[in-house]
Amino acid sequence: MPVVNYRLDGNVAVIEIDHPPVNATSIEVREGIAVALKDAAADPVVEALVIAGSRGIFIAGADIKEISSGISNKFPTLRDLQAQMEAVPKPIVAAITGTALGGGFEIALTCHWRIAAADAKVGLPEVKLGILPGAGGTQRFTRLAGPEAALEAITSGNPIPAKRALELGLIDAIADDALADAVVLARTAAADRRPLRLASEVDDKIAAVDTAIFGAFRKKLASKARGQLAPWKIIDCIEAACTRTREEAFNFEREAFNECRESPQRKALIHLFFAEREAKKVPDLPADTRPLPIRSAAIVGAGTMGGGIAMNFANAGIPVQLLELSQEALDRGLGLIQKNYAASVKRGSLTEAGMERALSLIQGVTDYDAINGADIAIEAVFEDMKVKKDVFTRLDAVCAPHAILATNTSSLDVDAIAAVTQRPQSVIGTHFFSPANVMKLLENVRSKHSSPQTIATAMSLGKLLNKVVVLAGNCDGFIGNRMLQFYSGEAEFLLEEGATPEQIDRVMEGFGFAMGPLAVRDLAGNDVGYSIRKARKIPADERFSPILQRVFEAGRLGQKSGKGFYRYDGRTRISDPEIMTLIEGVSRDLGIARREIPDEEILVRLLCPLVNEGAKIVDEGIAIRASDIDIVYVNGYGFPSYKGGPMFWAQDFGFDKVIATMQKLGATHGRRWRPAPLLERLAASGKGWS
Ligand code: T1G
Repeated sequence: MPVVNYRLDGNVAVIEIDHPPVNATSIEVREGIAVALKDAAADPVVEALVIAGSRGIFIAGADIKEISSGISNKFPTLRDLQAQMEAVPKPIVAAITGTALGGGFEIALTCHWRIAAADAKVGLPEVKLGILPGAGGTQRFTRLAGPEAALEAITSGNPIPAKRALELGLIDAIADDALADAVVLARTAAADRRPLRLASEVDDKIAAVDTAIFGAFRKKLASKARGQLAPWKIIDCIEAACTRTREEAFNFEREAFNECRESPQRKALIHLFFAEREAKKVPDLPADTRPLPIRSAAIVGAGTMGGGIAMNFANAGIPVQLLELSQEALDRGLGLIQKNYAASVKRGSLTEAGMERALSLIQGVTDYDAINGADIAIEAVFEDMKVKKDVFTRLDAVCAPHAILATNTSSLDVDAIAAVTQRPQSVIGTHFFSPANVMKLLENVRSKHSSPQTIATAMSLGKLLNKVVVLAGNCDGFIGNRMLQFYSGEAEFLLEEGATPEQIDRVMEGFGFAMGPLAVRDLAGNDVGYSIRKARKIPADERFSPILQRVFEAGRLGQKSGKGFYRYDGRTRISDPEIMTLIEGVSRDLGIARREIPDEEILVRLLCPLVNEGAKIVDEGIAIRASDIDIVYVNGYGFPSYKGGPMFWAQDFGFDKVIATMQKLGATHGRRWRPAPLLERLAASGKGWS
C-alpha cells in the first residue's frame, strides 16, 4: 500500500500521507513526498499543491523508531524535503486535521499557508524525547509567532489548539473542511499570483527583540529543566533566530539537534515514550476483551486521596459521587476540592467556567444507597484492612451488578479485599498517587479473581483520566512501594554508617530525583512511614534501621510537625543538629564506627536495591515487563525521566555491577538483599531486560 497518495483536484495536486497509525515521516513517507513534489513541480497542469494526512491526522512527526536507528538521517531527510518545497514556484498549502506535531508541523510550517480544522492541534513536542525540532521548527515557529510564544511552546512541547495557533500566526485559517478550503486557497493563490510566503523569510517578529527575555526565561526554567539538555538548547536556538543571520541560525539549530540526538537523555526519553505505550498492553487478556463503559463513578472516602480521585473523573467530564458517612467530613472533602480548583484558576491553568463545570459533576452523598448507579466505585478510605473489608461488603450489597469495585490501597492484599464480596471477578486495585489530581501514575493491581473485563476497564482509565497506567500483580507493595522499602531502607543504613540526611538527599537530587529519600520521608510523614514499616513482615535474619522508629518516637513527624529529618520553616528544609545527635546515637548503640561515605557509594547503594527488587518483581510476573517498572518510577516516584527509569539505568550501569553491590549488601542485610536470580541470568547471558 502506498504511504503517500498523489491526485489532481483540477489544477491542484493533493499529496496525502497515508501511513498508519499516525502518518509518521518514515523513510518511505519521505521518499513518497519527494517524488510527489517533483511530479507536481514539473507538471504544467498543476498550478498549486496541498499537503494533507489521511484518517483524520496530518503528520505526528518523524518516525521516532528511526531517530534511534539513525534512518531519519537517510536521504531524503525532512530538511531535504523542505528545501525541495521552498524551491517549488507554486503555492503549497497544508490542510491540518487531527495533529501536526514535530517534523509534521515543521513540514506544515514550510508550506506557504496553513489551514486547520477547528479541533486540530499543532506543536513541537521533541523536548519530551530529549531532542529539539531538527527541521527548522525553532526558526520558523519563532519567525511566525515571536520568541516569547516559541520559548513557552517548544520548551514545554505541549500541543497548541488550532484557535491559539491562529492567534499566534502559526496557521492562517480555521475551516470546517480543512482539505476543501486548502484546495480553494491554493487555487486562488495561484490564480491571483499571490507572492509565496515562506516562514523562513518572515522577520517582523524577530527584529528588535529585547534579548533580556532569554536570560529571564532561563531563570524561570531553572528548576523544571534541571539536569536536562534539550530545553536549554531550545532556548539557544530561539535566541539564535533573533540574534544571528538566518543561515547561521538554521545551522545552529542543526548542530544543537545533533548534540541532543546523540545524548543519553534522548535514548532514555524515547525508551519511556514506547514503554508508556507498552505498559497499556496486557498480553494475557483475550483479544476480544472490551472494557466496561464508565459513564459514572463513586468514590468512597472524601479525604485527600478520595477528593483527588473524584477530581480526575470530573476533569474527564464524568459525573462522580463522593461518599462520606459524616456530613462534616464530606463538607471538609468538598471544601478541599473547591480549594484545589480555585488554586488552578488562580494559576491560570483552569478557567472559572472550567471549574464550575467540574464542580457541577461532583455530588457529595452520605448514604451508600445513593451510589447504586455507579459503573465503578473506588474505595479511598483509611489504609486498614478491616476498614476496607467493611467498605467492600457494603459496596457489594448496594452497587449495580455490573459495577467494578476498586480499592485505592497502596499495598494491602487485593485478594483478601475481593474475597469479602460476591463479585471477586469485578474487584481490582486502582492505586492512585497523591495528589491524585496531579500525579500521572495509576498503578492497577489485578487480584487472582479479576476478570479480563475488569482488568481492561481499569486499564481504560488511563486514556479516560489522562493517566499513565501500569498493571501490577497482587503482592505486598505491588511494584512501586515494594521496591521503595529497599530504597528508603538503605538510606537509613547509610545514615547509620556515617552519611547525613543532607548528603543523601543532595546526591539523589543531583542524580535528578525531584526529592531525596529523607525529604520524601518528611513530606509523606514519618508516622505514616513508621506504621507501614511496622506492618511489613521481614525475614528473621533481617532488620530495618531503628532510625525511623526513633525519629517517630521523638515526635519528628516531618513537615507536618515542623521537624523530621530536617527542621522546617514552612516547606523550606533546614539542617537540624538534633537529628544528627539521634542518628549518631543509633550508630553508637549498634557499635558502628561512623565513616565518610563517598557520594558515588550512596548513589549506587540506593539505586541497586531498587533495580534488584524490580528484577524479582519481573521474574515473579508481578510486573509484565521491566519497562513497566521504569514507567512506575518516573511517573510515581520522581525518578528523573531523562535517566529512563531504574531498569533502564541499570542496563547502562551494568548488571554485573548491580550484582556485585547486592552481594555486598546481602552479606550484611540478609537474604532479600542478595542478587536477584533474573539479574544473574541476564548478566550471564549478556542479554538486556527484553
Ligand atoms: N513515530 C513512531 N511511532 C509513533 C509516533 C512517532 N512519531 N507517534 C506515535 N507512534 C505510535 C505509538 O508508539 C503507538 O504504537 C501508536 O503510534 C499510537 O500512538 C525532526 C525528529 C500522535 C498524539 O513526539 O504524541 O519529529 O503502541 O498510543 O494516544 O523535529 O502518538 O500502537 O504500537 O500515542 O492517539 C515528534 C509522538 C517526533 C509525537 C497520538 N512527534 N506521538 O496519540 O496514540 S520527533 C512526537 C504522540 C520529530 C523532527 C523530530 C501521539 C499522538 P503502538 P499513541 P494516541
